[in-house]
Amino acid sequence: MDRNLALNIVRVTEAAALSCSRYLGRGDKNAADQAAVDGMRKMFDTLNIDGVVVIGEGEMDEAPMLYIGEQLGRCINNSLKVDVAVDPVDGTTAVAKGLPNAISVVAMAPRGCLLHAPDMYMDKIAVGPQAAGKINIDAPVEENLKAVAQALNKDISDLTVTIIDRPRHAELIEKVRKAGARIKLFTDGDVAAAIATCFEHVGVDILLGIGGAPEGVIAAAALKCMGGEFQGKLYPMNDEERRRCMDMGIGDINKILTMDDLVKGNEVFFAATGISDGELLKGVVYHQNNVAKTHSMVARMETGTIRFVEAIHKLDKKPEYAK
Ligand code: VTB
Ligand code: MG
Ligand code: MG
Repeated sequence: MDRNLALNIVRVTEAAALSCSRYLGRGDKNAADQAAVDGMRKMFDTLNIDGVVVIGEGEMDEAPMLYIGEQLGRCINNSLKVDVAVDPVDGTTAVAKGLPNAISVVAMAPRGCLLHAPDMYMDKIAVGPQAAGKINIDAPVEENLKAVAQALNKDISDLTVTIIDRPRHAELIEKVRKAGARIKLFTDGDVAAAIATCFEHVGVDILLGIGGAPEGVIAAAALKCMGGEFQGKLYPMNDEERRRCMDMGIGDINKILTMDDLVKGNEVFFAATGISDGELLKGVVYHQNNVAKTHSMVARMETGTIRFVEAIHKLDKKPEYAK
């Protein structure tokens, strides 16, 4: 895939973040989401790709845009055929309340390479490059913590586990406490939390817990680019969801989904832009004279290059993102 796609997909997440960030703290998560979807969709049409949404806003009849199966890009003769996974806002509640960790994300890979994960829960474990190869989602929590601590040359008591703050994680939290590790809970956005494990300065070593399966595919794409490791297991809550797993060929719901199951091959791109402030990416900041600043990252698996892109947007010249 053309390496310049990297800059183009940052444009896409920037557009979503700039459109959405107007809604920070306004208490309206649907409006925030809609704005991000609109901004993202428009920018996609400027790219020379023949894209299909495999992870998106839902099925065609429930989402007007960025629905699963939707064609994206200019789709001309020589356009690259790609799978696209989007989450225009991961953390709509966080945007509505002005809480941290909301980002806009896109992953892209050659056609057929991204798993069409159903919209249900997924149990997840994620670590950064130094602990890659040392984890096993089926192992007891304590064992994973021990292995990660050893890989990082730390004591378990110096390890920080990040977990989404939900009642369903009470038992998991108890186990981590018993093992002696520190815990950082977050309210929303486990894609950003998974990515954070790959950057030592952020100070989280491992992500554990149950979040969305679509977000799992996106996080796997990101961690594949960054040399970390992600494992997931679909977590159906009822018969209907179990049937959906069967339909997609995952009859054994206990199957561990590795990064290669979730994202095939080594031609993967990933981009994210902060909407609200996160530990890795700052949110959109509005400066004087009608200027907005965005903070993004973009990674390409083939070369392992990770770029942090701080962009200054003159909103006088981009009326679509003005007030
Ligand atoms: C998960 C997580 C997302 O929402 O989907 C979560 O993957 C929803 O969890 O990153 P609940 O059903 O418990 O609310 C996010 O945190 C944000 O979309
Ligand atoms: Mg979303
Ligand atoms: Mg989401």
